[in-house]
Amino acid sequence: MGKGARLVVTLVLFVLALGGFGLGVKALLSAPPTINFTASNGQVNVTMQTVGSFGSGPHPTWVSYLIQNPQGQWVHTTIFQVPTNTKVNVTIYQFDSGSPLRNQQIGQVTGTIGNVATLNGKTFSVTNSNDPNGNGVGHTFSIPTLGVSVPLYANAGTATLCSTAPCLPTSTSYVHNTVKFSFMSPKGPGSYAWQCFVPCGLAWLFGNAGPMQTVGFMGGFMKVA
Ligand SMILES: [Cu+2]
Repeated sequence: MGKGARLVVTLVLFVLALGGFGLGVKALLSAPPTINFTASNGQVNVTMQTVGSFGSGPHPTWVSYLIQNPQGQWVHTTIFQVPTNTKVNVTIYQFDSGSPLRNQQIGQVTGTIGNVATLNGKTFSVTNSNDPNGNGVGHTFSIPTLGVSVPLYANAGTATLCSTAPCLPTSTSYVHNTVKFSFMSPKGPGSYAWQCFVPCGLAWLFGNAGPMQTVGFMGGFMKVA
């Protein structure tokens, strides 16, 4: 190989390496988008859904949360922002099935206003996931540092479940449970991690890896500003 050819090969390899490095950095820096909720009358309304499998993208089989933006579109993210010291009214459309809990403590509603939530309009403070006539629990919405935790009652595993996000709560094709609760956002700004505490990462060791460890699926951040 002549000197010129060697120079060309070196340059090509250099450019390829640079491109690979750039893609790596981009992958590390890219995070799911933040949905910003601004208060009206000292309150914000945050609407989410849980789906048993996202149905598309790099992880179509993964269980996931989605958040509805103020314009009404479903966004594949678990990061949202609310103002400080504001009443946060959460609605979660739960489209997934579930199972009995390994830790019954997680069946409790904690940290919400009144320590209660509503399931399809009925107030509750604890879910007995071992009830043989029940469906168990699918997921939780939990912000450990604020003591907020709400179990999301499951749909029957025998039901026709939505497996392609976004699932539409207005659709009659798929079953869902509607869980609502409110809590006060902290007085101080910060980034508060939240997650699901049901090991719902099917096919992962004890259900705790994959979507359970990935922001945008079963855990995220509530930014308070
Ligand atoms: Cu979960």
